[in-house]
Amino acid sequence: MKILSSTPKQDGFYMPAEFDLHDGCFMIWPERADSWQFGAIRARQVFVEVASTIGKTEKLIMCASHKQYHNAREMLPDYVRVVEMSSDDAWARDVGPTFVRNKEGIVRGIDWYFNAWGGLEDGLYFPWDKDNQMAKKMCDLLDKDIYDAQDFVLEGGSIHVDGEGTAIVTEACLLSKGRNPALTKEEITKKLKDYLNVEKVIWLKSGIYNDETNEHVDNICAYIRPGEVVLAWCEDKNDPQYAMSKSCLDILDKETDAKGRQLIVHKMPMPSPIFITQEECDGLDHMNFEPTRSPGERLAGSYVNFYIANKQIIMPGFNDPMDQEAKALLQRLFPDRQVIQIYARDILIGGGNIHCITQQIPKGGL
Ligand code: KQY
Repeated sequence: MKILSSTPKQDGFYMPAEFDLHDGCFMIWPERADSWQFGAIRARQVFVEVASTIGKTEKLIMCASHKQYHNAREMLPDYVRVVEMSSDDAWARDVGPTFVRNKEGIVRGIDWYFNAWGGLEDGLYFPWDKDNQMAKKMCDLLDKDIYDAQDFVLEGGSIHVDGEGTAIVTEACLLSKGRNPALTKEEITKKLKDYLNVEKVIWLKSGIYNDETNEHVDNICAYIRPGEVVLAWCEDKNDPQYAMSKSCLDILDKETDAKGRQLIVHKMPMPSPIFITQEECDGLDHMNFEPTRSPGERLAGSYVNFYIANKQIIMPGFNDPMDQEAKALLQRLFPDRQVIQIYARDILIGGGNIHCITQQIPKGGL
């Protein structure tokens, strides 16, 4: 594996869209008891469901710690590959490499700096050094060269691309104080253009209310094909989410993409507000002598946090009356893929959802 100091753009590499064909997908086995209730026992069951489903149509590689290797191996079906790799938590989207590919089908990774969603400013845990090494280790495992972007803080959940020259991000996240405070919006746009090899970056203002990642785009808006997105949409004008989703809609309605197309926006309903219970909080370990969540805290639940696998869409469900409508919408939008809904409250309690715990390896990556 070579570490490259050039940029993907200079070398003719770009980030393919998630709906493009995959060779595989990385996930990381959950373990830390201050993120996942009851020592991550419930989360592991959901991770097994997600991994077993994705693994049916693309090679699923589960990274697990030395301590949990045998447990992961035993709980996962034999078609899922388990490798030992040390991490600080289980967010493959954010700590894994962003894969890029060239015209010949050669795949490489990008190694952004990971600082636990905001470093010492408003990050969610310390230390994060093992997480920050994950992208390199994953590329090494696959024998893929990697672009060194360690001077720039970014997580995979904070970008979405159409694979045809456009990226979508949120200002709340990318301009947050804990990431790249020395860079202007223009400088960040230039970094994204150089590394993702896009011509246009669409900047939404915000994401999902109370999203502790500083509002990653992957919880509010996702490409379903070039020129078309789904946007988490709140009907209740009294909910703080209403103004946040409305500001995104106003921007998306006005914007064109890199190819000059007007974007088609599909409104994705939201589950009713979801709050963490006392019992769930009691199941979480403290971090630095403090609880990580408090009872009644609103969780950033959204159906937009789905994973596009080969021939399948893996989406969260919350036992909410909207679950069926959201699933039906995605099934209409992806007629050639089977939509599978997995009850994901236990991932949500950790602070994200199915998209956040997965990282696709595009065709050519294995
Ligand atoms: O990408 C994500 N949504 C990860 C959130 C991490 C939260 C840590 N508790």
